[in-house]
Amino acid sequence: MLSTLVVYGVARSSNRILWISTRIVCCRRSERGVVSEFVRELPKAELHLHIEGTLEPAMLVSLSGRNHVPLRYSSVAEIEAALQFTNLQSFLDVYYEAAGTLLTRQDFFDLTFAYLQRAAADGVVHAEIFFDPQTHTERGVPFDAVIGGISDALAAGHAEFGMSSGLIMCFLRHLPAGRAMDTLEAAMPFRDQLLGVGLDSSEVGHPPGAFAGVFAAARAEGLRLVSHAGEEGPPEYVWEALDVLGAERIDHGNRALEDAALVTRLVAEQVPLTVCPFSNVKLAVVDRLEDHPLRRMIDLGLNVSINSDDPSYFGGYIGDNYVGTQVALRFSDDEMAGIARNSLRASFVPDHEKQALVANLDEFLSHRP
Ligand code: ES4
Ligand code: ZN
Repeated sequence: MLSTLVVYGVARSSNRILWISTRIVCCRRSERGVVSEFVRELPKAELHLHIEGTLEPAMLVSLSGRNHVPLRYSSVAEIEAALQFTNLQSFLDVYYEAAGTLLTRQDFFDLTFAYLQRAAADGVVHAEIFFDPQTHTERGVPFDAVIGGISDALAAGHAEFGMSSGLIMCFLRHLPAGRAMDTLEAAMPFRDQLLGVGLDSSEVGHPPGAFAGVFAAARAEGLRLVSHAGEEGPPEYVWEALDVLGAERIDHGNRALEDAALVTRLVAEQVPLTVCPFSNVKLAVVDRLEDHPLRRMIDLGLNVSINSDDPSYFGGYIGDNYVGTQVALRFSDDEMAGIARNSLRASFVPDHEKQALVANLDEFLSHRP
């Protein structure tokens, strides 16, 4: 029953995480064979994570009380019971209501720091984090409270865990493009705290092309560009995200598989797709984790990573996504290490830092028994 695994200790040197093989510790076995926690500890990047989607039920109840924002739910149990979604919109309705409890800079700090603690425990060495300022500014929360609290937590996460990070400001596609432009303007005093911009929220009926102007303005500011596409929306939205917005990564991209010419393009250009397996199951993009197309995507030569999207709503953080996906799709440890390597390479860190992140992964792998 038992097998052995090397567990890696973490040491910090000039804020860079070094993995040091220390001792033999743990194991676990599924009905199909040994399943290690190796993949949870793999040094990895998280590239598709909505910070508002890390609001755990316990923190939600506490914020609701602390900020006097009433909810439809009166207990953690009632919240957990409400987390049965049928599609993206049924999730977003709960997600936006819950986000309404976030009011102060301290709230955004607490939310973000709690995520970073969990991510560090899951081997995340670099995180590129989405936030939705319009969800907050439209309710009167000042932009600087949102970005200030998140940025302070990212600095604390760097000091505490040696984790590097970047902030990607997402525009809400269910609102008019003019409001996205207003948001970009409001963000300009904080330009140096932003890595890039993205596009999220209700996809169907809101094609990316409408946001061409604001993406062009963001690009002129030197911001990196990503976009959700092909989660529920058709392959045409992925084409538009690439050709009209100039997106450098596609968030999700599942429905690209319906268009052979699009797959050829994505493979030829090695456009990273930030795939979110648990999210896809919870939002009925796929029926079961065992049916997830991730293996097909890899076999086609697509550049994929595994991410958690909105982990407090979808049943697990990035480590859970790695472990669950390995079990469900029977990936080898080497295949999972390849996915972690993809995540580091698809990040927006400068090349010399990227090489160091990949070297750190290789060092981790060299200590495998
Ligand atoms: C989201 Cl799963 C998902 N899709 C689109 N927009 C989002 N915002 C937060 N989670
Ligand atoms: Zn997402």
